[in-house]
Amino acid sequence: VKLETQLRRGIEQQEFVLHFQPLISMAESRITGVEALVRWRSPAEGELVPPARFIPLAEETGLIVPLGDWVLRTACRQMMRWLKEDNRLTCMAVNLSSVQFRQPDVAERVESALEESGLPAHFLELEITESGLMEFGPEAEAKLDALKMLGVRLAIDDFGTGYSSLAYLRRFPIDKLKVDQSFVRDIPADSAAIEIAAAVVALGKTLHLEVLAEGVETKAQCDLLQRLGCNTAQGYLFDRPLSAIDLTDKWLR
Ligand code: G
Ligand code: G
Ligand code: MN
Ligand code: NA
Repeated sequence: VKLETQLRRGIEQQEFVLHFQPLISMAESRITGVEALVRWRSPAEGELVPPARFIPLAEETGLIVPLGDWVLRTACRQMMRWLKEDNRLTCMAVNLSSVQFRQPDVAERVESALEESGLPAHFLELEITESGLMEFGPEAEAKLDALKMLGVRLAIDDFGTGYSSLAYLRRFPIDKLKVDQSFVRDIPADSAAIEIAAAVVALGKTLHLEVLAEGVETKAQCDLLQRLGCNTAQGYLFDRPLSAIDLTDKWLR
């Protein structure tokens, strides 16, 4: 059976699950949020299929729109559950594909996930990749404004890998930059990587944005990035993406 058919069926049969990776405040070394990352429990594959294997096809076929709606609703509902038991989490970050971002009704779709769950908008952060955002040029601004009007937070994902116009960046209603893990990987061995990371962090600070370092795997990376001015970190040093139950057990007890 074609992967597309399986994917379509998988959405109907709710074969997807969300995992959650902790976002860590560097100053306090504590969890402040999570990023939701989708996995596919495909009966044909027998194990959890990583997003790299199905997100590109979901984007090509437009299936990312119903799948993305499911991700948004499920993430908002899970965040409401956590908020009822615990006040440590202030951010549920959800990836928004550029295909979703391009939908004329994207803001209505996000709004309906918030309303259905009852989640106050400021707890939801939407991540849009730098390359996805820059594809739109100046039109992105109106889109971002419409999302921002809902009261959600906006983050630029994989920052440093695209070609941001600094003029746009300054105008966009962005709250956070997520420094791509390719810059973090070669720290602290490679001095050029350190300088690039320093420049990206400095840019974020100049624009008064929160700066998160992705893919932090070692204490040495973490210490250096904190010294450069990163506010938040995410990566295997702290934890991998976990099921909701495992995240609760390991981080919210
Ligand atoms: O979960 P993993 O670490 O394998 O994620 C790989 C990539 O898949 C992430 O960088 C992210 O961009 C993408 N991804 C994961 N979950 C989602 C999702 O819910 N929606 C979209 N659009 N992309 C996702
Ligand atoms: O949305 P985004 O592309 O940023 O998704 C984060 C991706 O990075 C996920 O696939 C996640 O599993 C992966 N990831 C998270 N932490 C680490 C890490 O410390 N090292 C590496 N190599 N990958 C990571
Ligand atoms: Mn992301
Ligand atoms: Na990223």
